[in-house]
Amino acid sequence: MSKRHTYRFCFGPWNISEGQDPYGPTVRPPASFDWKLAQLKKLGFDAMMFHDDDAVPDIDSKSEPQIRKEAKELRKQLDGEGIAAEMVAPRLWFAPETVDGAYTSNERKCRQYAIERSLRSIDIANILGTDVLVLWLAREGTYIRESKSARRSVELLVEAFDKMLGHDRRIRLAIEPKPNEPMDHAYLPTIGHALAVAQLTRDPKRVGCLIESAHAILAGLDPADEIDFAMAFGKLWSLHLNDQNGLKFDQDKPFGSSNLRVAFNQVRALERNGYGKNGEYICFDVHPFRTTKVEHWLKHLDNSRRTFLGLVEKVRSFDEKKAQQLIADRNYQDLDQMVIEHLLGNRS
Ligand code: GLO
Ligand code: MG
Repeated sequence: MSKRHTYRFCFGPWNISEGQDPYGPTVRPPASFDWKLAQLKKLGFDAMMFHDDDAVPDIDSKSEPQIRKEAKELRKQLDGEGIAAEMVAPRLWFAPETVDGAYTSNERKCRQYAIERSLRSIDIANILGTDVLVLWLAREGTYIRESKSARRSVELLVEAFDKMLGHDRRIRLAIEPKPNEPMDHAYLPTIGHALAVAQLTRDPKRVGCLIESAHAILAGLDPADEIDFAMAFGKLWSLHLNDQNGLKFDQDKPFGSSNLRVAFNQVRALERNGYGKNGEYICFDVHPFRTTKVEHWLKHLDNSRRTFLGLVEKVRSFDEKKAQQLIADRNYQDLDQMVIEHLLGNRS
């Protein structure tokens, strides 16, 4: 286990959200980007994640030179504040062109829109000083299975990824799998799918992944095992820690909120693999509960970080020697209790 490694933290502007859900409107007034950036700094975070249109608002109405100009202005602002851009992600789920999917849309001109927008996102990433392009493939799936061919969709995804890899020889693609929501079924639902599809691209070394705890849980998987799996390939380039209470809508709860032990095991997996040593950040893709008052608006971010750091302590003070003895004796019953007592803070 690495003992001295310290972590760096990050979130995105969308994580200070206004509380809208499918059944009701916003419950908090929108806050400006500048205010969000100032809060990030005040909370002691190190970097911000960006959708392409977080970086350049109304991106679809802007020319390439205008996009570059605005990205450069943002870079200046970030440098001035001492805040890094962790990644850029094309937001391919809002525009009318992405109604039936982005890279896997049945309409050629919509697929072209998605690819063009991804290339612009890569340009923005370059200007902001990050080589990570995150691809949450929100609408790459179906509501009706007969509407698309999964085989063809894989081919279309590879074609799109190849265009991105060819556009810039340094960019790395971090696929963020999610099994469902907004789609019934997604084409790349797990880390295994993401890493397998990487092998079909023109440069597999530059196609990796981002694990989100809630997405792994929605796929019926253990996020800690997903972390170990991705890191066995050297392909975990970003991380969205949060929590999820079972198989329902994507909850984006504070880290550790639903299942502290699952959170503990994620931190253990990160520690044993040395996550962060190559400059990766701990990002929290968390949202405030809809009930949250404006004056408590940043608690979910601060609390997620506190819980994470508390769990780092718990992982580092876990009696590995004793655990190994119990494992050697196949005494998993006591190993189980040992973990519980450790999390409860009881002395053994
Ligand atoms: C939604 C995703 C989303 C992405 C973000 C970055 O389920 O987790 O929040 O992480 O848009 O692309
Ligand atoms: Mg996410």
